[in-house]
Amino acid sequence: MKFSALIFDLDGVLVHTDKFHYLAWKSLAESLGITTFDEKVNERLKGVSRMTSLEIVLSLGKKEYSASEKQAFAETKNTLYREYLSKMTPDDVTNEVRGTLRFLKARGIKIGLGSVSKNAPYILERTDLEKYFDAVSDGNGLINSKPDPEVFLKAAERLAVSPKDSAVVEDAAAGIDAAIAGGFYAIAYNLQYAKANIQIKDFSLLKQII
Ligand code: B16
Ligand code: MG
Repeated sequence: MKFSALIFDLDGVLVHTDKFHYLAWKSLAESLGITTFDEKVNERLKGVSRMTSLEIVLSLGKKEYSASEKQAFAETKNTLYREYLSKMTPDDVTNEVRGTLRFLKARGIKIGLGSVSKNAPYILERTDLEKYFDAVSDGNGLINSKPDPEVFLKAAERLAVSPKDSAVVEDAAAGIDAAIAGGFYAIAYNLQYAKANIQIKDFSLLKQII
């Protein structure tokens, strides 16, 4: 075995909650008269915190807002985002993802989560994914978002593995940068990014990489 552990990003890797983030930010942007928020700008929100995402969205408009107004906007976006999440079921996880996680577990590979989302525990619960994880590191209590490696280093610590024996699976450039900064092997999933150690399009290819 090449790796003792695999640490997974959540949004865009295990589940397609990235599309719900996009729809919720788009709705907030439109309510503020911002019409230039699109899928391309959305790429920059992947892996970064809620408040940093909000700053990127607001930078497309011309108005300045107070800290309390920004807090309210972030809450509005999160409420809408959680409405989408509340409709998720275990069927939102593909057989390919579930089968690969089962395979890795059976091979004795430790499985960790490295997501900067504060909603990660809720998503794992809705989709019945909790049972596959030996350790969860998420946005709750996190100080630095990706591209800082903090979220992955915490996952490795909780799994009691060294980063050099672990791989990170990510769909965002900020996440690949974070993995490399932390000393992990970086696997880009559905992402073209030359800095990654390897790029894959099929999730089940992980079975061969380990
Ligand atoms: P929340 P990941 C990240 O999750 C998302 O990619 C990013 O778009 C989002 O802003 C961030 O979580 C915070 O999410 O508002 O739910 O706390 O990709 O690290 O799993
Ligand atoms: Mg992601």
